[in-house]
Amino acid sequence: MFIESFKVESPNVKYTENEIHSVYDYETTEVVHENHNGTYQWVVKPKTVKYEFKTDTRVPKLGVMLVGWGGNNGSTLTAGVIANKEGISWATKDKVQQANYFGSLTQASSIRVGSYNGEEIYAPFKSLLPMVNPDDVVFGGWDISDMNLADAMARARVLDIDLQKQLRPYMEHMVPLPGIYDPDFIAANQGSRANSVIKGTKKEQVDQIIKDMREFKEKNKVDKLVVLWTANTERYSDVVVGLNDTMENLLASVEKNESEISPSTLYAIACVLEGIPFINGSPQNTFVPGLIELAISKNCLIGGDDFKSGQTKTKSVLVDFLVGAGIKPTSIVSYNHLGNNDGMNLSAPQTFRSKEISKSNVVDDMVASNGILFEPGEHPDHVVVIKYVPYVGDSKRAMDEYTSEIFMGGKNTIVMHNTCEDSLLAAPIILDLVLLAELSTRIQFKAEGEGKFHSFHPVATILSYLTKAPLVPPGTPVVNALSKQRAMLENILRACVGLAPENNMILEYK
Ligand code: NAI
Ligand code: DG6
Repeated sequence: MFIESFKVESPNVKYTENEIHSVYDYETTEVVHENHNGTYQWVVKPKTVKYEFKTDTRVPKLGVMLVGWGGNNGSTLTAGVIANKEGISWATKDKVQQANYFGSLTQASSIRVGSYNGEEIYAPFKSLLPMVNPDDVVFGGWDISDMNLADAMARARVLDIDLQKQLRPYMEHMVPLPGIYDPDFIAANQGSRANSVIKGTKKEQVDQIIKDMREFKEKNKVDKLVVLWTANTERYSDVVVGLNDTMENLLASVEKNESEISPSTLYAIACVLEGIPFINGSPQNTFVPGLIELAISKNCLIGGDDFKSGQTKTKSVLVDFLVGAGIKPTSIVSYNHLGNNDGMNLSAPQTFRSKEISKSNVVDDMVASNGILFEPGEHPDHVVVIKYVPYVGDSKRAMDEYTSEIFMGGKNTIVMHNTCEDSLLAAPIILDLVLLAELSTRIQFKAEGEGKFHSFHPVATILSYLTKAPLVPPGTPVVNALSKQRAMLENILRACVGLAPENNMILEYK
C-alpha cells in the first residue's frame, strides 16, 4: 500500500514549529587487532552511539544556477521542470504523455515505512523530510554560448517536438550569462560555440561570478542558491605544490592569473567564498586540494564528481551483485558511442582521460571487499571506450561485457546493450543533487559527548548515490556500490525523524 505522507510518534522525536528534533541510537562496530595471550586476533565490538539530529523544516525559495545552462542537460532539465510546473502534456506517436519526474530518487522513488494488516506500507522518498518542490526552483546560469534556452532545447534534439513547441514561449527569454572560457581545458572543437565569455584576469572572472550570483539572488528573491557544473568535461588540471595544493596557494594563484587554474575551479572558488554549495557533475578534478581546504575552512558544501547516470550506475549494481554472490568478475569492457556535444568534446584525448578515470574506479571498493575472490591488489581487467558518432545525437548506446569466473573453473559472460537519451537520465539526477544538497544544509547533528550541533562535513558524501566518483573527505572510505549508497542516504534521513535504518529483517513475520 502507498501513503502520501506520515508523521513519527516516538519519545525520541519532537516536531516543533520550525524543527524536527530526533534522538537516535547509532548501532555500529569497532574493529580492533588485539593481542590475546601472545596471539593477535581481530575482534569486533558492537557499540551504540547516541546522536541527536535537528532539521530546520522551513523550506527556502531555492535558486539553482547551472554552469553550462545552455547544454543538453541544462536545457532538458529546465524544460522538464517547466513542463511539470505548468502541467504540460503532449502527443507522442504512442499516447498523450504527461510531464513527470521519473528517474529522480527524491521525486519518483519510495521508501518502506512499515507494515499494516500484513501489508507493506510505502511512502514517497520526499516525504521523509520537508524538501524544496522542484516546480518552485528558479533556474539560471552561465554558458559560453549565448543561445537562449528555447533554441538550446531545439539544438539538443532530446524532447518531443510537440512538447518543444509548447515550451518555447517559456524558454526563449532565458539567456545564459557569459561564462568563463579557457580553450586549454576543453576540446578545441568547442571553440566555435564560445561567443559569450567573461573577459579579464582570473581574479576578475571570479569577481564577476560572485557579482552574477548576488544579482541573481536579489533579482529572483531567492533565499538560497546552489550552483552545479554541467558544462563540458575539462581535462585534469595539474596539482602542483605552491600552485593549488593549499587554500592560500590557490587563492594566490588566482591573484597571479596562473594559467593552470581551470574555469571549473574558478566557479567553485567564487561559490565557496560566497558560502554557496557547489556540485561538480563532470569528471575533472575541479576540487584540487587547495579548494577542498578552502571549502572546509568556510564550511561550504562541495559535492561531486560526475553524474552517475547509466552505464556506470548499472555497473555499480551488477559488480556488487557478482562479488556479493561469490562470483569473480575478471574482465569488464564498456563501450559507448554518442553524438551530442558532450561526445564531441570527449573525442579529445585529454577530456576523454578525465571521463575514463571516473568511469574506471567504480568497482574498486566491491573488488576489495572480497578477499576470497581477489588477492590483495588483484583487479579485473577494466576497459572503457567512448566514441563520437554524430548521427545518434543524445541517444547514447552503451554496450558492456562482463566475464566472470564461476564454480569449478567455469566462465560466465553477461552482455548488455542500453540505448537512451543521455540528458533524460542526467536531468533528474541534477535535480536530486541540488535538492539534497539544499536539504543537507538544514540538518545539524551531534554525537554524545560533542558539545555543539554541527552540519555535515562540507565534502558532501551524502550525495554519493548520484555521482560516479564520489568526492569524500580525506581519510574517508569511498563507497560505489549503488545499494549501499542509497541505504546510506535513506538511513541518514530516517535518523532525522527517529526511524531505525531499513534492515529488511521483517522479523515480525518470521
Ligand atoms: P553539453 O556539451 O550539451 O553542454 C555543456 C554546456 O557547457 C555547453 O552548452 C557549453 O557551451 C557549456 N560550457 C562549456 N564550458 C563552459 C564554461 N567554462 N562555462 C560555462 N559554460 C560552459 O553537455 P551535456 O550533455 O549537457 O553534459 C554536460 C556535462 O555533464 C558533461 O561534462 C558530461 O560529461 C557530464 N555528464 C553527463 C551525463 C549525462 O548522462 N548526460 C552523465 C555524467 C556526466
Ligand atoms: C560518454 O560516456 C558520455 C558521458 O558523459 C556519459 O554519458 C556519462 O558520463 C554517463 O555515464 P554513465 O557511465 O553513468 O552512463
